[in-house]
Amino acid sequence: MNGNHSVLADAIAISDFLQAESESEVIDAIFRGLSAAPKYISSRFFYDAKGSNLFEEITNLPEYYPTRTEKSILQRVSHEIITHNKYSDIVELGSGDCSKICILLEACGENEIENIRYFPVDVSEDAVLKSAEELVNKYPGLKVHGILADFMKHLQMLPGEGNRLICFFGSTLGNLENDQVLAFIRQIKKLMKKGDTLLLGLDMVKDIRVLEKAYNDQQGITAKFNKNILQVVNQLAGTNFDSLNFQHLAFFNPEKSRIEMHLKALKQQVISSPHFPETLGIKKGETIHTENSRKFSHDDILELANAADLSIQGIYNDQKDYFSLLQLICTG
Ligand code: SAH
Ligand code: AVI
Repeated sequence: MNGNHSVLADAIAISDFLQAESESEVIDAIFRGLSAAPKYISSRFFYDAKGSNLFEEITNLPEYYPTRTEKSILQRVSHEIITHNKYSDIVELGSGDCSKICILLEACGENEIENIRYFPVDVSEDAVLKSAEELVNKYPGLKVHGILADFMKHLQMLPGEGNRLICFFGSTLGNLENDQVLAFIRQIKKLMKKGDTLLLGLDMVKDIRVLEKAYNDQQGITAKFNKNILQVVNQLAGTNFDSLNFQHLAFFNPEKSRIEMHLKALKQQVISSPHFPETLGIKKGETIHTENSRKFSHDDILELANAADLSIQGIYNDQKDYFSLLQLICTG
């Protein structure tokens, strides 16, 4: 691993791959997205400290079924999953508040926890530091090695030397562009060793009303989460966005089988930054695409496992078939 490395406490180490990203790289990426037609901002930029907290609020909303559904599946099958192999390293991509890993760790005996290293991988420094501290206090003996990294750019750093359980929960895979999904899973497979397991949480296609409600909650938390991306961009790129000038939009796109989130301009605006080569105009009614959230079918799941050449050990669904947890094994 090449990231900037530091040891925070006996049981916590941190490697930072984001420090090496220059400010101009980030600003260029933002400028490119805002100059494109249609405009877009990468969903990676949702997760500053405020965005991570808003996402945690979303996970507790009555309309947002994915988190509680995936947790209930995990509760049911965690023992089976954790005892499938003797894992020494658990890696979690896009770990967030780490509340899902706790369900797996609860299924380990106290003696086993002492032999496990947990690697939360996330772009949100706040989320990684907070959860590392919480976890070592909650599970004495557990070693936590936080990785600050962008899994789209730094996947080669995939840590762990022993038998690995690699978790990618929350259907965060679905936030990738449709054509990136298979390539990403294939890339993970290339980095896996025989006996490693990939545990993948995927949100399933369902009644459009249920889907659209989950992204248009009554309290407006998802709208705040969506608009917060403009504050993050202001911070990172010195732009002059005023989120009051935008409206939250979230709808199901049946052709692409995904919820799309956008920000719609309520009036004509000029977007400027001292770091941009030119100012950008945005017309009234024009949208900025901020997120895709793919909803998978059973066929998609089989295609995914096949394309990655991973063998399916288990597909665990909830009763309503809202969410699916896949246990995929690398057999060579
Ligand atoms: N796994 C948790 C959190 C999901 S929210 C759950 O299931 O509830 C998505 C998480 O992925 C956030 O914590 C966000 O910071 C992180 N994330 C988003 N894009 C990322 C990227 N490109 N690289 C690394 N982490 C990313
Ligand atoms: C993290 N990701 C899988 C969430 C999702 O459902 O796509 C992010 C989110 N966006 C709006 N609400 C939740």
